[in-house]
Amino acid sequence: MADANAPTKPRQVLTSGVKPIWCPGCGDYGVQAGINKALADLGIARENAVIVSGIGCSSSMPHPFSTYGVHSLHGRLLPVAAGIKLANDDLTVIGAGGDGDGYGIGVGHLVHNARRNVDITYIVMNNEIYGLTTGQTSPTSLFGMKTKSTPFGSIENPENPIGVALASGATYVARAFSGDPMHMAEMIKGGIQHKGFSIIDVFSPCVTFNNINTYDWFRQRVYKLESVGHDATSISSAMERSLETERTNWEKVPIGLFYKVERPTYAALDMTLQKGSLLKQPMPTKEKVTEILKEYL
Ligand SMILES: Cc1ncc(C[n+]2csc(CCOP(=O)(O)OP(=O)(O)O)c2C)c(N)n1
Ligand code: SF4
Ligand SMILES: [Mg+2]
Repeated sequence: MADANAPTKPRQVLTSGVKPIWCPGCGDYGVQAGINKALADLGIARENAVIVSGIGCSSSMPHPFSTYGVHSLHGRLLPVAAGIKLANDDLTVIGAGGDGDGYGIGVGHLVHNARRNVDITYIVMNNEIYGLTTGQTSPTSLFGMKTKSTPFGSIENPENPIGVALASGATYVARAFSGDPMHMAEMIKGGIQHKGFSIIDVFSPCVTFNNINTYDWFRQRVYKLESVGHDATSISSAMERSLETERTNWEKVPIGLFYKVERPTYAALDMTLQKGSLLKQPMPTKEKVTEILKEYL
């Protein structure tokens, strides 16, 4: 097992020695490689990074890394990640979870962290299914998809997470595919470097419970926005592209950078945080805390 306490060298593989729990061939291995490459290329040492997850197969992402990590609650990774960033802005904070976690139970947190422009990078491993609970429909499952919870086919339209992120005010919106980890690493790097709320929706096939959205299925459909001259500074072009999947009945699936804009972060606008993140400010004295408490008791 790797020595997690050995000093970090830039570009090293950030491994804790813990083996991932994923099935052989799961798309989440590609995402692990993409996160590792992004952190290594940017020279971010493990002691300066934290990976926060929710619950699901994909949410076991912090375990194989020797960075800091929090395996939190289902759908609640974003509040934990935001809290960490506001407490210590020296840390690179990465959220990593699944489509059920982030687009279902946790979608409210996506909307509000995006509009607040909290400076974190959120990676959603979108396999269009609940993997951990053995194959029920997720918010991104395709219409008509037969799963354990929809034996006659899903009667719900899939969510458009790119459109939701754009409409909510996310300032960096990208999509990647686990079958192209180099391109994915570039999208993640861009998200980490961006000052503000970044989301990267990653198609990360579940090889055990989703036999529709396979690696081959995506390979036949994905194309890169970078190759068609998409204007990533235009929110209306980005929104239009996000609707292409539905319009073409998933015949054409854009990946790449949809949108990027500079806007002040939450911390830059908050009066208290303008004095520095919480860790850099003096702790209130016992007398001050007693005084504040008296006001409310
Ligand atoms: C509050 C709560 N509700 C439901 C569950 C059960 N549960 C665990 S993981 C999960 C869905 C996981 O799907 P997803 O987020 O897409 O991750 P994947 O396993 O596909 O990577 C559910 C419903 C839970 N753990 N907690
Ligand atoms: S069940 Fe699916 S999502 Fe979970 S580890 Fe296996 S392949 Fe990956
Ligand atoms: Mg899933």
